[in-house]
Amino acid sequence: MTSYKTQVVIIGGGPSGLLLSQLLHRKGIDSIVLEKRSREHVLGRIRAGVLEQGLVALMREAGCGARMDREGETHEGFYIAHQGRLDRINLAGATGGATVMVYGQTEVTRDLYAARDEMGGVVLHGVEDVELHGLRDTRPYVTWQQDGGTHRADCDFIVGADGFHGVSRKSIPADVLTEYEKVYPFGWLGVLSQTPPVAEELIYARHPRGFALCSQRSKCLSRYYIQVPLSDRAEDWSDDAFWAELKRRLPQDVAAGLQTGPSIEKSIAPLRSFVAEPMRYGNLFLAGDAAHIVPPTGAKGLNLAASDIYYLYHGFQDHYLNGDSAGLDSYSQKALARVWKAERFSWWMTNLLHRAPDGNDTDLRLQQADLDYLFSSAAAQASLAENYVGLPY
Ligand code: RFL
Ligand code: PHB
Repeated sequence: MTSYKTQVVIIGGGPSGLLLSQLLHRKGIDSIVLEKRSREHVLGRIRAGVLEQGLVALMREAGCGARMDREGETHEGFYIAHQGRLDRINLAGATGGATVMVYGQTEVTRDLYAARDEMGGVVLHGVEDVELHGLRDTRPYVTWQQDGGTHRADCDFIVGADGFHGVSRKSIPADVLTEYEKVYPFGWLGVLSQTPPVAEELIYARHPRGFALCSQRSKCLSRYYIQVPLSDRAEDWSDDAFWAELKRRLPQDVAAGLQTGPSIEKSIAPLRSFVAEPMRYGNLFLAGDAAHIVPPTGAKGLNLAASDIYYLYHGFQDHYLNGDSAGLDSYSQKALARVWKAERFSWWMTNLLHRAPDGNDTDLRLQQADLDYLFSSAAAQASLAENYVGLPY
């Protein structure tokens, strides 16, 4: 049995856990990260692509911003396709200059792993049967199985950054935790392809056949999504069928310019709105997808994880460096206030752009009226833009 002693045990080596551990290390606060899967597996998951300025700033503060600043692309707006035409949301114009950064979550995670390696950070992979102990005691600890043995880490605090299916949230007694959940009756089929993006900016498309999204990772790497029934399986969608369906949902001139190619990755993600309250129980703090899920339409999931980490980072700094625990004590309340606003925005954008399988003509006309209002009102566009670029921390 190996025994560790550290200040903060972080469960989950996704972007939330790695970012927190890297930020804390630079302030002299010790942590270890416990990750269930291999590094290759974590880096093989294709997920988010749009970073708010808050996350961009945190990556720089973590000393991980150099490649992002070189290779990431600043976007000042995006398009919404509807009724056969493209209308643009001018993010920068509507917000007094705010922009987003297009840089893949895979790259964010890769940069964080590289930084952890460089600083000699402890990130253990392949940990199984993680158990949290003494959450309401002064000396909490975590145990796990690895390489055929039991291991233990004693700590002051535990951060549950182990995603929606992780063990941390489940360690909070049911009578303490309230979970709010809405599962949408459709999913997103995503394809990554080594082709130039169809447009310089992202295109969110509303179409009678269902939603579509044209996103990108770089000048020669594109990410596309189409709304599909939950009963569909990715392996039943050939590349040809995917491209044909995507084209049907785009304005004709856009579809005509779409360069297709073999898919490098193809997967279906369900859409869910989920919040667990509170985000703190004793010495355990939940962060990122462990505490909340948004449907990806507003590009908010990774960015919400980043705001949680921002509040925790400052809370731990105040606690350890200034002996002030007010930031940790107000963590749940502060994080949840921002979480619910992002939940609202993601839900609204999802409803605006998707075809509900059980919807009727009234729903469609209401959606159309919502879009007509949006593009006739500078105030409505400003509201969308200020949410999309990210509400202040
Ligand atoms: P993660 O990334 O799920 O990482 C959690 C890690 O914990 C590990 N783990 C455990 N480790 C130890 N013990 C256990 N018992 C464990 N159980 C799990 C897991 O292996 C994993 O490595 O959560 P984290 O770090 O909170 O990060 C959250 C983001 O990954 C997520 O919110 C975003 O990807 C959501 N998202 C998007 N967010 C954005 O901000 N902008 C976007 O454009 C965007 N697009 C997306 C998305 C998510 C998508 N999918 C597939 C859900 C697009 C898609 C399609
Ligand atoms: C992506 O590039 O994967 C992406 C972009 C914007 C979204 C969701 C996903 O809203």
